[in-house]
Amino acid sequence: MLIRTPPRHDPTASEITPRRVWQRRRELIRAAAAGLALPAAPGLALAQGPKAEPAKLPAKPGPFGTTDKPTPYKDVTTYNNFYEFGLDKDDPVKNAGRLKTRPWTVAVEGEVGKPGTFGIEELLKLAPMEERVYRMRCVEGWSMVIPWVGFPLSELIKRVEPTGNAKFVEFYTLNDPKQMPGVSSSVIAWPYVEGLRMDEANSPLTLLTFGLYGEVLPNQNGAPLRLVVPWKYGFKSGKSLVKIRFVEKQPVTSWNRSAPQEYGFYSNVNPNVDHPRWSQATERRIGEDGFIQRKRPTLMFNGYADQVASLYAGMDLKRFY
Ligand SMILES: Nc1nc2c(c(=O)[nH]1)N[C@H]1C(S)=C(S)[C@@H](COP(=O)(O)O)O[C@H]1N2
Ligand SMILES: [Mo]
Repeated sequence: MLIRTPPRHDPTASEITPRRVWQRRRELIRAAAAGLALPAAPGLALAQGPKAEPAKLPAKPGPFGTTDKPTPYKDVTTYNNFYEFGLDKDDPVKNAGRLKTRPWTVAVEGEVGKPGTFGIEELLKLAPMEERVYRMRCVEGWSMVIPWVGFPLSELIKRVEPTGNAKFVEFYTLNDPKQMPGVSSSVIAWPYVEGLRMDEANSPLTLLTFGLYGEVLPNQNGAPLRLVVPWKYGFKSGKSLVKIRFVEKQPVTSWNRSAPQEYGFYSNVNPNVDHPRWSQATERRIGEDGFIQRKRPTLMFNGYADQVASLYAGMDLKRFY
């Protein structure tokens, strides 16, 4: 059992500590609280081994964190939806390794005073990185708790100076058949396009995300940058973004185009509005499945009602699903 005494000037754990040690520390704290003893973590030895750790991405703790237990790194990075790399949950981790994330640029265009192309290095320096431990809920009925690293999308929005005609924002994922084996199938229209209303995009919860667990995003999680919109179903959080476009009319998003009865523009997490083919009242927390699987109730706006319910005041959420 490896026990570490932090130096006296120790900043937040995620700033300086390799992910495995950091996660291990959290596990130990929880186990101690529950009166359990844990075996040594096999992952710790690997930290010095031949396979390099992903680059660190230091971050200060940010607001809106949930106290739910974070989903283990292994589940977060091996159970993914990223259809550009295949339809099965383990396809992204198997196939996304080939994605080249440098050089990388994001075009910002449309109804803005200062359109332009941002390099990834420039974006990384645009605002201070924060760690936000958010619940994520997939429309399929599973959820995770992920310590994301990023900053509010509003930081980028204010720099490009949207015009008065900018009512919505479109987000475009890379669409490269040479690197993405999944785009040869026509499950949805490529590129993957998602959209938000301007006030949703400017919500302090909406994150432009570059990392998780104190490290740069693994490719399968949407490297080098993605959106994270925690009160909406997971598919609204587009990965590997290459273009952000400000528009006047409500965008036609990829999922909305392929199955409009099932996936609306808003797609807010809502236990009272079922998917046409299944209930949305409960969810399964990945990493916590046991033999007797516990279903937990899905929360209105995924638990972020205090922050976002006012954005939808007066709207019929059964109609605007
Ligand atoms: N470009 C792109 N972004 C995407 C997807 C996708 O298939 N392609 N899947 C979405 C869905 S359905 C979910 S649930 C989340 C999953 O994010 P995660 O794998 O990091 O948990 O990514 C979303 N972003
Ligand atoms: Mo999803």
